[in-house]
Amino acid sequence: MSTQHKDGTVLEVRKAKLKPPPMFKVMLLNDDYTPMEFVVAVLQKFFAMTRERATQVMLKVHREGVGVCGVYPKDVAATRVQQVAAYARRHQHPLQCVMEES
Ligand code: TYC
Repeated sequence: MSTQHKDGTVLEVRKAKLKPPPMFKVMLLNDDYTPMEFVVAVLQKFFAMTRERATQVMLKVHREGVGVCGVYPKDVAATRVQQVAAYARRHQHPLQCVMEES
């Protein structure tokens, strides 16, 4: 879009080229060894879920193999994945947390 002024100058009005940031799903993967109670604690601690919501998500992962913990900008998603990995390692559980552009 442009506006022609009387003096011949032209004002160009451009739409700001600001796209919303790409978002990433953070997901937990099922395994046979991590205790259910530990997964519930992880979801409460790192994803601010209530115990009820955390239990629902844990059971979904347990039954279906994968479940979404949250959707975040890339840096936040990467931090959550790292936090879960470090916490699981510290407690010697094989829990896997991954991210994927959504
Ligand atoms: N399958 C695990 C068990 O039976 C529980 C579990 C749930 C593990 C979710 C990981 O992301 C997970 N103890």
